[in-house]
Amino acid sequence: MSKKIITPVKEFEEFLTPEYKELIANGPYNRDKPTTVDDLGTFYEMTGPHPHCAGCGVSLAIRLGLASLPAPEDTIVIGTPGCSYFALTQSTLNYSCTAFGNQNSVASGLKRMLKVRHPDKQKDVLVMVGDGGVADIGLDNTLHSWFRGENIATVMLDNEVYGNTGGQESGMTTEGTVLNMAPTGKKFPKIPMFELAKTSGCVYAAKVTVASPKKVGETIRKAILVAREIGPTYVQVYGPCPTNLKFPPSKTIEAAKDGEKSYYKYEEYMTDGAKEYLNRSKA
Ligand SMILES: Cc1ncc(C[n+]2csc(CCOP(=O)(O)OP(=O)(O)O)c2C)c(N)n1
Ligand SMILES: [Mg+2]
Repeated sequence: MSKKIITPVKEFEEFLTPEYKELIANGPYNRDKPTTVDDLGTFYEMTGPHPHCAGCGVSLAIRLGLASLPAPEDTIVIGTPGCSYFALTQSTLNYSCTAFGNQNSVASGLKRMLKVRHPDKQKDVLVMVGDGGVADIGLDNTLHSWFRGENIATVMLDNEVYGNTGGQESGMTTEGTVLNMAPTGKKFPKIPMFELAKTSGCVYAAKVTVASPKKVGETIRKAILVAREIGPTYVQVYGPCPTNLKFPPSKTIEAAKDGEKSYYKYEEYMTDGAKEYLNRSKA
C-alpha cells in the first residue's frame, strides 16, 4: 500500500479529523525503516481516546506489537471479539474482526487470497486476539491452521480471563484464581498453548510479558517475518488485567514481572528453517 491510497483529494481535506491528518503526515506507513518499540510516542499507533481500563496489560501489548510490524502498510490484522477489538478498530492499520473464534480460519483464507492477488508483494496477515479467543472458542481453528502450515502469525493477548464479558475464567486462567464469574476458583491449570504450538506445526513460538517491552516487539516482528515463508508462528504475550484480576492499575508491570519470574518465564522456540530465514533476512 502506498501513502497515496490513504491521502484524500484536496476537496476532502477540510473534513478530516486531526488524527487522520496526523496519520498521513506522520503515520507508520512507508517510512525509511519500519518503526520499533523505541519509536513509541512519535506516532499514533491508535487514534482517538484510549479505549481500555486504566492499567490494561492487553492495551500495552497491542501498542508494542503495532509499533513492531515489519511492513505496517502491507499488514492486515485479524481479530475477534474481546477487549483487543476496541483498540484494534482504532488502530491505524487494516483490521478486520471475525466471528468469535474464527480468526485463524479467516486469516488462512485471506493469506491464500493475498498470495494469489499479489504474487510479487509480501502481504503479512497477523492474528491478534485474546486468550479466550485462541485457547477456548477458537482452539480448533487455531490448531488446524497450524497443522495445515498456514503462513500466518498468531499473537495471543493473554490477560488470563474473559475480560470483555465481565470476568469468566478462560483456559489460560491460572488454577485456583477467583474471578467475578468463577467464584470458587478455577479448577484446572493453564492450557499449555506454547507447548501445543511447538507440537502442532508452528516453526516459531515465543512466550513474553509486557514487563519486557522490547522482547514483545522483537518476538512479534520475528513471528511475522518467519510466517512469510517458513510456516505458522505463535507469540503468547502476558498482559495482566487489573480490573478482573483485581490489583491496582498502577501495578500491571509489577504483576507481569512477577509472572516473568515464575510461571511466565521468557521462552523462544524456532526450527532450523526459521533460524536460517531470520539470519538471511537480517543479512
Ligand atoms: C460466538 C460468541 N460467543 C461468545 C461471545 C461473547 N464474548 C465476547 S468477548 C468474549 C470473551 C473474550 O475473552 P478473551 O478472548 O480472553 O478476550 P479479552 O476480552 O479478555 O481481551 C466472549 C465470551 C461472542 N461474541 N461470540
Ligand atoms: Mg482474555
